[in-house]
This record gives sequence, C-alpha cells and structure tokens, in this order.
Amino acid sequence: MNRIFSGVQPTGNLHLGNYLGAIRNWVALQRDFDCIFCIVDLHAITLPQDPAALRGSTREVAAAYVAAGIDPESCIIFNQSTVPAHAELAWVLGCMTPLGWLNRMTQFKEKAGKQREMAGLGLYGYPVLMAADILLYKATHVPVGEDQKQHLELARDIAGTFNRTYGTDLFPLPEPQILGTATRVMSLRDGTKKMSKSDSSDYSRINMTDDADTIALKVRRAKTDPHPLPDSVAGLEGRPEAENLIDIYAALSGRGREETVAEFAGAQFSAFKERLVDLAVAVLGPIGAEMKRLVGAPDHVDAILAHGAQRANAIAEKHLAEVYDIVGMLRPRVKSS
Ligand code: AQP
Repeated sequence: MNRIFSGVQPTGNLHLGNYLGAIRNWVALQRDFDCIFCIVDLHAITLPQDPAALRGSTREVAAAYVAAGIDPESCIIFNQSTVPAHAELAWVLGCMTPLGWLNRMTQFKEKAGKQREMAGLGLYGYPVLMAADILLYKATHVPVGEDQKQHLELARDIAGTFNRTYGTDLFPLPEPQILGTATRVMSLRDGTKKMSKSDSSDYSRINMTDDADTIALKVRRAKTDPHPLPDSVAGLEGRPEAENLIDIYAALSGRGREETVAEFAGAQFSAFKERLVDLAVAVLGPIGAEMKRLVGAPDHVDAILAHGAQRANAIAEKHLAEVYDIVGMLRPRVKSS
C-alpha cells in the first residue's frame, strides 16, 4: 500500500489554516493510504520554544488529529523525538546534501530574516530533517501545501542522490499529494499574508479551540473592503480579504468557489459574515470541544502517542539498519559461545 507521511509543528495556536490546509485532508487520506502523522517537535526547536509550552502543544496537536477524525489505530500518530532514527538519518543525509541546495531554500531566508548569521544550524538543516522524516518510512506520498513544495523537491533530490551514490533503490522518490480540497487560508487582518500560528495578533486567525463567541468576534472584525461581494469569481481579483473569506466559506461548506460567489452575489459583508460565523461554529465547535476534552485527559493522549511511537520505531529501526548497512557502518555482533 502507498504510504503517506506528514506532520505539524507543536508551536501553539493551531488554527483554521492548519485544519483546512492539512489536518482535514488527512482524515480522508486514511481510507486509501497507510498513514503516518507526526508531531514534529524536533522541527519546532529550530526556533526558540518554552519547554512547558512545547510539551502542552505536542499534546494539543495530537488531540487535534484525533478530534478531527484521524483514527490512531489505523494510522500511526506519534511525536518525532520519540523515534531517534529521525535525527540519525538526518545526519547521514546531511552528509550528502550540498550547501548550495540548502542555500536556495526560501523558508530559511524568511525565518532567519536579517539575523542570518545568528540563525541556528537546525533551522538551516530543517529541510534535511524533513527529508529524513519522509524517507525513514519510505513514504511514497506527502501531502504538501504550496509553502512546503520546495522542501519536498529537496527530499526527492536527496533520495535520488543516496540511491545513485550507493547503487540502490532503497528510497522511493516521494510524490507530492496534491489535494484539490486543500485551502490556503489567509490572515483575517491582511488577506495577502497566510494565517499563521506565530502572528502576534490573535485576531488574525481562528484557533481550532476558539469558542463560538470568539469565532464570531474574530469573523465580525475581519478586514474587508467597502464594496458588496462580487457576482463572479473574476470580481474577487484584487480583493484579497473578500477572496479569503469566500474561500474559507467554500472550504467549510464543501462547495466550490463559484457556487459560494453565486450564493452571496451582491451581499454586504455584514450579512455574509453572519453566515460564515454560523458555518465556522458548526464545523469547528465539535472539534474544538473534543480537543479540549482530550487535552484535559493527558494520560489518554500520552497513551496514544506511546502506542504510535512503538509502531513508528518498529518501521524506522528496520529502515535505518538498512541505511547503515548500505553506508558501511559496522554493526558489531557478539557471537555466543
Ligand atoms: N494558512 C494556512 N493555510 C493552509 N495551510 C496551512 N498550513 C499552515 N498554515 C496554513 C499547513 O499546516 C501544516 C502544518 O504547518 P506547520 O506546523 O509545519 O507550520 P507552518 O506551516 O509554519 O504553520 P504556521 O501556522 O505558519 O506556523 P508558524 O507561524 O510557526 O510558521 C502544513 O501542511 C502547512 O502547509
């Protein structure tokens, strides 16, 4: 069976973008693929994290996966640091990744910003660790948003380099799993910026655990323009905030953009926003409530993660042993007399 690997960083404030752009789509994939969904805590520490908050966010992401409908029995759910082979394979792959390839990665440039000289080696090597995450399980497909496409290309290049260097076909070249249903959700305060966990304004995003009143407040305050909604998709051109709210409505309702535009043609934002509030509360309300229930039962969440770690380690250790063998690492065995 084809295998999917994907993950979310436990960096707090899980939001509607993480849900509509990633987690919701994974729920559908679990029917047709062997799925491994990771909480990538080793990636999270490429930027400074508060240790207690990191632990809490790790449980919160696990709770979000389960609350959204990912089955922890048919899929593997675990946090990355519980499988040491991720870091070990990243080292092996890092040894064969040219600096020139990493220098092209736009996410590093964005995240390092003007402090490039002060950025950590982990942030620079982030795409190598991501390649290790995927290749460790010989994943065939990776659901990726626009922002991660470049990293997946690099993972394919690294896999190809390993295979060619050692004359093996150990690693399948992972394919991007393009999801027609994935939505790029933009900030509620600025329709040209993506909705993000790290935005300093909580009004820029709808968090997965926001209650009905908070969702209503954020949607009502969402930035708009002075015109009524257009009567055609072409009319959204140059109106990023209108486009974003229409896309959110379309994604939450499961209808297309065209149908949504037709339904609200000529409407004022005030009326449209009330419908969006009702829809967002209806979809996110039960998921947020279940997330809160699960976060309130940390032992249960930890048991899910421990079970996932055991299953992930079984696959990872076998594949890492193959890598070490190919690369020429001596695995000394003591003969029993
Ligand atoms: N705004 C978004 N729209 C659609 N998809 C999104 N994703 C994130 N933001 C949006 C998708 O969520 C998955 C997990 O993302 P991540 O945890 O690796 O972090 P990220 O992409 O860096 O998310 P943020 O919210 O933007 O975090 P910060 O602010 O910390 O950088 C990925 O599949 C991603 O595409």
